Amino acid sequence: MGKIESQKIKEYLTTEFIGSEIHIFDKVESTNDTAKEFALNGCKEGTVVIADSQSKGRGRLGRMWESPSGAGIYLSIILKPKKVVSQLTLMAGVVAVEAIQHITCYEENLRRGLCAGRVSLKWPNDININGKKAGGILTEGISKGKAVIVGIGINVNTPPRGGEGFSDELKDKATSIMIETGKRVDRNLLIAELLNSFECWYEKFIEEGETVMKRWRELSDTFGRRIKVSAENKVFEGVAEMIDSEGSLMLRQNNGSLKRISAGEICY
Ligand code: BT5
Repeated sequence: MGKIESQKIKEYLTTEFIGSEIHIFDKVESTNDTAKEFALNGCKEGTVVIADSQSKGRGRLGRMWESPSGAGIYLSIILKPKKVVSQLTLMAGVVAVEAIQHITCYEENLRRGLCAGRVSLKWPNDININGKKAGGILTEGISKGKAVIVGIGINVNTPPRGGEGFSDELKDKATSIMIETGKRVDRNLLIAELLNSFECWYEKFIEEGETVMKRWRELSDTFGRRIKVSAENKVFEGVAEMIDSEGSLMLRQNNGSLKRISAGEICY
């Protein structure tokens, strides 16, 4: 159950192009950067880069992503979409939630009590389990529009603390599948679930984005809540009303007006 191995991932893979090439590393700075190098060298669409740990894993705005060895999934998928796809981050969130739900809620696991509780999405890129952050998405484009890299980080077998555990700064706000279920999960199986689900959603998404937005709304616990959003160097307050077809958050402000926010940070 320990190591990430392409042979094991492929046993469970049912995709046609996502994961047709899989590159696995023990350690990289950031799988998104390694994926960019592959993209610039002209790799196939759907090529996947995975690392057991990252020394400079990152989130948005250069924030750090804790990526200890043996504990998480750090992977990046190289895409070459023919149209502008600003909602890919939201799509990857749907993919991650469904894969986690699937792997933790197989009927057999349900009987053994392995279900992960409430897996949900927080706008724009957080994957939460029982209200704590268990994963995140980082989508980056390559200049000249050559490719888009979708990075997915998930805390899988991260214990609460210790060598592979969270830093003091994160231990109260981050969680992992293992912390929430008490069981170790096979990372190879979860990676295959992610790639299978990714291909399925990506095809739907390229045809028609609204199905993805609808699913995102169903899986999110952001709507109807009173929230504060940091954006444009200000803090906006109000009720999260919906996301529009571009994936922007629509906030009903206290003065009744509707504010459209395309990038920001929510706090509940
Ligand atoms: C994210 O950024 O949530 C996107 C994370 C994407 C990570 C993947 S791993 C594969 C690929 N390669 C990369 O280098 N990155 C991607 P953001 O919304 O900016 O959240 C960052 C914040 O989450 C940090 O400032 C911390 O507060 C918190 N954080 C850091 N590491 C975490 C972890 N392992 N689990 C939960 N929260 C974490």
